[in-house]
Amino acid sequence: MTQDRKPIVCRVCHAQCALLVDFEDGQPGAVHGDKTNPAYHGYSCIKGRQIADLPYLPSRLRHSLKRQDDGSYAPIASDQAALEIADRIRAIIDEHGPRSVALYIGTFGYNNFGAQAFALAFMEAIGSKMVFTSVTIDQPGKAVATGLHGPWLAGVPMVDEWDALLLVGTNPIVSMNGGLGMNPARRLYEAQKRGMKLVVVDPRVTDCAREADIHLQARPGEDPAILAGFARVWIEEGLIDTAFIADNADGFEALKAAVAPFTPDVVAARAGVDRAKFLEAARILGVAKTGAISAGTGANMSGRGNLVEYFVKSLTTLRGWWLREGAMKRNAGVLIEPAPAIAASPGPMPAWGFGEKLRVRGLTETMAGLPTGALADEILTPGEGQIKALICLGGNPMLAWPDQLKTHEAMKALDLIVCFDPRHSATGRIGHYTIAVKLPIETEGNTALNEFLGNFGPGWGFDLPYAQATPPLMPTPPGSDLVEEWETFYAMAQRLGLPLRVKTFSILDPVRAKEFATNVDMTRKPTETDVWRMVLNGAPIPYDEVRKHPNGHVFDVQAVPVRPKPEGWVGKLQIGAPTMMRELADIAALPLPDADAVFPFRVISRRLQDAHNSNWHEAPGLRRRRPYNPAFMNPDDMAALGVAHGDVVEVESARASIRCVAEAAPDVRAGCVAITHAWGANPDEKEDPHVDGGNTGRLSYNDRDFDPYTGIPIMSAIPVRLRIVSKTAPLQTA
Ligand SMILES: Nc1nc2c(c(=O)[nH]1)N[C@H]1C(S)=C(S)[C@@H](COP(=O)(O)OP(=O)(O)OC[C@H]3O[C@@H](n4cnc5c(=O)[nH]c(N)nc54)[C@H](O)[C@@H]3O)O[C@H]1N2
Ligand SMILES: Nc1nc2c(c(=O)[nH]1)N[C@H]1C(S)=C(S)[C@@H](COP(=O)(O)OP(=O)(O)OC[C@H]3O[C@@H](n4cnc5c(=O)[nH]c(N)nc54)[C@H](O)[C@@H]3O)O[C@H]1N2
Ligand code: SF4
Ligand SMILES: [Mo]
Repeated sequence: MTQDRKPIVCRVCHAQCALLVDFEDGQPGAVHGDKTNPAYHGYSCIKGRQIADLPYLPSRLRHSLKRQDDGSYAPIASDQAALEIADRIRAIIDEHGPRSVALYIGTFGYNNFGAQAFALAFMEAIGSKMVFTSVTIDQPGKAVATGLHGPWLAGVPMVDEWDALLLVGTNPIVSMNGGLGMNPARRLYEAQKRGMKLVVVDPRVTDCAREADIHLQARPGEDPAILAGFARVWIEEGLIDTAFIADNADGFEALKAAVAPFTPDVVAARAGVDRAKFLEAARILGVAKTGAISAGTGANMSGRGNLVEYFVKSLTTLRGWWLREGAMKRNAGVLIEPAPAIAASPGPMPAWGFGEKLRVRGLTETMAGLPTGALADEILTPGEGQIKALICLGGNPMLAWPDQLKTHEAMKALDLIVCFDPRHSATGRIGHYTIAVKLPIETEGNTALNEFLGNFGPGWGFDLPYAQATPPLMPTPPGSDLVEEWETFYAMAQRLGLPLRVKTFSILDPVRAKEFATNVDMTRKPTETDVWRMVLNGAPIPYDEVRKHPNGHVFDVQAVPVRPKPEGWVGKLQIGAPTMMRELADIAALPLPDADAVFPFRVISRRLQDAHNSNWHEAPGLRRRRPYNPAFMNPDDMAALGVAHGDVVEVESARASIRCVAEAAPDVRAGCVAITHAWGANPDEKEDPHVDGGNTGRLSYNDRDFDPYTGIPIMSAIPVRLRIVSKTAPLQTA
């Protein structure tokens, strides 16, 4: 018997943890975290530990699929599929123009730079700008706020330097969202031991909230009031960094005036939090010398995401919490070249209103991308420019987009849907082709994505010049016909006689990045490694050097001191952006939220430790822990409604209703029902709350209460009412 232990960069989510897979006689077995790894320190999660099982799951496609005339699906050779799809795309473009072909990049397209770069190059080659991603149905406020406020070139301090951390509607211990870095629970433990204070704003007592010094268990959707309230307290009590603001920011007087109405009494009443606790939180944050703020999906999806993220940045500026002159930038870049370490901002830039225009609701290209929340309408609206074909790269619109009923209509209206997916997803089950792709364990991978994310907010990415690259660990199953996503885009471009020019992700400066784009040789197919060389062209440490370190490595990249603002520099941060100040004034003018007679509850989004979006719920190792997605309810609400733990409840919004199993959860704020997203089935499929769960996207409208710029509709804090459907035997709690 031969035994072997092989390292792998996990790509089951964006965190890219360093895992080890044990092999016995070539067969993969146990998967665990690598305790010797300098960035992750042995961290792994239940989802990542399934990687060795995924290739052989019955739900894992071994061949690409093509829809037949009778609606059934039959296997098709992947190279044949590429030719047929290319021909259909050509016919659609000939009839309707290039704009009729759209690309949707979901999480497994976003997380895979090789796939993404070839898909983008293909879209450019056919002449379509209709590129959408999941970012605009996720936390689009982040990019919008960067535009309105302006980026700080030097970036932010690292987790181990903060005296305080504010988390708003994010639970990084479970989600690995920004805020705590890699191995988040350990990071938090170490930081708190050192004296860091934690403030959490969340309607749920999350894993992070349990560890917090102050938890404001606020009413969902009222984060702007709390954040504006913090600014007001800091200004009034002299807790702002006036010298930093005078030197580096415009708009202070406008901000001061706009936050004035948000007195502690108003905040307490609006957000439903204790006034004294709110003040204590404001003061804890207000005296911290260094610190950070991270907001997440909850705060971005409940109606005012841009404003929330704008305050995340503006509060950071009020406290001067950016990486300042003389401080050390500890990760000067391995696979990604960061912005120059200068203590200055180039100033704000347009966040929307440029580039491609949608034909619906006056929406445009934005800093977060084209508004995916309106893509169903773009597909359904007849006329010049109507979308006829949709390429889904590692995404699942049917379970993830808001307004599932309209999404369903839109998908059925398309002439061509192509999914790149290892499973026959809910979207694939409406689509025309699914290209069956290789899994991370069957492909070369690296940590470039996580390093890339590190440039966009505190507690993302690596605080060391760390990188890892791993080769494929095992062959694809015998008899299978599986490809990497880029191979199909390459084959389609070849068929259409179009050249591909592939961008690099390694250089953030868009002008400089252009010089490092690669013209792909369309006569000789690149290798998997060539593709990584292209998409990481210009990396501070060449990709071939990083490939020599399959166990991960801290590279000899010198930390750099942040340089002072150059003489005559004009750019300044903007903390009083008129659009944001107007939004705040609108909130100040609203009546206080009171009981909603028709829809008294709010469905709030949350993540589960044992599930990632719509992915692999059927994996036995996950299903054992999480057989369905419950509706987590406060026991007092359950008692008032006569609902017992394990009853099936109907959750009804103005749009539609879903069925979920009620689970008693004292950690959920009364009046809220926490349900995770991307479960359930298509509206015309049988759905069992004990197996598929309900789809929260079905509860929302995409064309009501949407953000006027990014188009994101309300996806958390959705007004609903509840009713018991059936009594069942008590369930075991997970
Ligand atoms: N109500 C509500 N709606 C939400 C959210 C919420 O919190 N509440 N969250 C939103 C957010 S943050 C996001 S990011 C979106 C997610 O939106 P999507 O990215 O569209 O959804 P996923 O479920 O992540 O889709 C991933 C698809 O990729 C496939 N896949 C799995 N592994 C691989 C792989 O290795 N390669 C490829 N090519 N495909 C793979 C899966 O089978 C699945 O079909 O959903 C959004 N929807
Ligand atoms: N285990 C696991 N990890 C994941 C994912 C997953 O599905 N499972 N998905 C990945 C994806 S695509 C993303 S984008 C990230 C997201 O990462 P996070 O944004 O950290 O996602 P959640 O853990 O759902 O945290 C959102 C929190 O917002 C709270 N909330 C809901 N509404 C409101 C509100 O109006 N205001 C405030 N203040 N809080 C509110 C919820 O109670 C919840 O605790 O996670 C990623 N990681
Ligand atoms: S957190 Fe994400 S990357 Fe890390 S082991 Fe879990 S699934 Fe894999
Ligand atoms: Mo996401």
